[in-house]
Amino acid sequence: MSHYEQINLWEDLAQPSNLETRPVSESLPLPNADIVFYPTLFTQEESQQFFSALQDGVNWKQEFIKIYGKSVPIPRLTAWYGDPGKKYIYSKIEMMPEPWNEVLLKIKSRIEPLAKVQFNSVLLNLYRDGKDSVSWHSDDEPELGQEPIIGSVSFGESRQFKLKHKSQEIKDEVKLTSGSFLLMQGTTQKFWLHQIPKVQKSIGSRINLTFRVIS
Ligand SMILES: O=C(O)CCC(=O)C(=O)O
Ligand SMILES: [Mn+2]
Repeated sequence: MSHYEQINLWEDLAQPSNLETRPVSESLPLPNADIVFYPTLFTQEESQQFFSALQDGVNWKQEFIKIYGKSVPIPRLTAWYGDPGKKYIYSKIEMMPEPWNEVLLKIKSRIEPLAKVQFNSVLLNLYRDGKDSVSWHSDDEPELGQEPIIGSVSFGESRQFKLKHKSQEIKDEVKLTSGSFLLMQGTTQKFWLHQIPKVQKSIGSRINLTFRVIS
């Protein structure tokens, strides 16, 4: 990892309620962004259990996008869960949510106290190997509101999460390890793009969950 200034190791120790309860977190020192990384929110044992439960229990789908009139499979499997009626449209793919299951609710309850918000939906990505990826984009669909709050949880293989400022020559990257939590909010989506690039070497699969608040 590169250059994170603020390592908030057990901060606010003076407050008894926070004693040994606040997880390790790092704020990314990037302009026009509000990104906090929790590298070890879930233990390795929990992460393995969540990975298996999600790999087997989620209704994974292969979606397609139209490029110059041709239908092309997107390079990962996806799923959309959430409160009833929270429809989500991206890259012209329209998804109606599946109802929350027990595993997803457990994960959601772990991140909500940190995000200080109640998420009403989650987009899941299954990167089967290094050939799966997501290209440069912002999570800035209108239904996410002016300042989208995105809670990103990763299990399984580590992948590099790359960030690029939209109008300045600034880049950064974070290795999203198994059991990590990345919280993006404020103006992050307005000013920054992100991607998960493909990798050449042979690697295992990874599951990423981006919890969202949809209006
Ligand atoms: O897999 C990741 O870490 C990012 C996924 C992502 O950016 C998205 O689904 O919008
Ligand atoms: Mn995204």
